[in-house]
Amino acid sequence: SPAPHKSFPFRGLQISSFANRSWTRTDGLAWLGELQPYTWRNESNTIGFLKPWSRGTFSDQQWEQLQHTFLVYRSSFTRDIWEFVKMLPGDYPLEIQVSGGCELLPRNISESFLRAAFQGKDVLSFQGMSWASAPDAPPLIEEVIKVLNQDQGTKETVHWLLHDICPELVRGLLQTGKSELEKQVKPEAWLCSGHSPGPGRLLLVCHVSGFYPKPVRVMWMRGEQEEPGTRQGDVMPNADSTWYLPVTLNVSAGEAAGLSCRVKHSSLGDQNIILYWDGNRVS
Ligand code: J76
Repeated sequence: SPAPHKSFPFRGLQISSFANRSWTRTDGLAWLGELQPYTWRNESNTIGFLKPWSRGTFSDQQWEQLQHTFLVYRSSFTRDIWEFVKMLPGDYPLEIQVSGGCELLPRNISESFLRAAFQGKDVLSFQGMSWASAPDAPPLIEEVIKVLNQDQGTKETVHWLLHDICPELVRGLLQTGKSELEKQVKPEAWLCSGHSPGPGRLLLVCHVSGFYPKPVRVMWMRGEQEEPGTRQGDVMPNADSTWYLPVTLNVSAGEAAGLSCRVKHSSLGDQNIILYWDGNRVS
């Protein structure tokens, strides 16, 4: 059977804050899967490369062109918003978030998107060759859309970035960053009892830590049956760029014996980690 398709979505994020009529800042960052190759601070006129492989397979000249495009965009965007604010009701502060990116799919297909949120709510997106308002966007966004859609040059640039540049950039990054992107680190697991949930009850905790990449499946089991009361905690980062996940089960003290915790992770292949709860343990 064919190898399961590993996907590395590329997402660029822009965060723009307009505190009042004169104070504003725009920061940018980009992710490929769970790794961050780029940062762009408001104070800087250049996109920062955070990984040795961030250049991908683009030439210096291609990067200069992209850099220039984004520098022009950042100042034009800020000027545009100052103009739009005059049309919109409401007042400062304003928060605008723009996110865009692409993902390579099997058979050389790629999928792209670009959308923007205003005060935390989706308001518009780029669809095909033009701007469109989001389903429940305030009516005044239509005015913004009308203005944006009159700029053919910008629409062509956005289409070029989304459908030509983005997939080509990702194709390069998948080559130059291959070893870090495909990194596999095995989890360790251990059992503890947590704070007792009540008289005669135990909180069993299966700690799973040190794994990479992030997707993992952890279940409390009785024999081959998954325990329905299993509760996944939050996946949290370790300091060494691996992940940690606690998984708990609330049981009566008499039912703890015979339970086990099973961990499935890509780094383990078919070799699941299985730890048995010791019914005789003290704590
Ligand atoms: C996210 C990537 C977008 C890249 C766009 C690059 C194109 C660009 O910078 N356009 C601006 C300059 O356009 C002039 O110069 C171009 C050549 O450099 C062309 O010749 C073009 O024809 C010419 O007009 C242009 O000023 C754009 O309007 C910049 C801003 C575009 C934009 O994203 N606007 C935007 C986004 C979100 C506006 C509002 C929102 C959210 C709504 C918030 C409600 C207040």
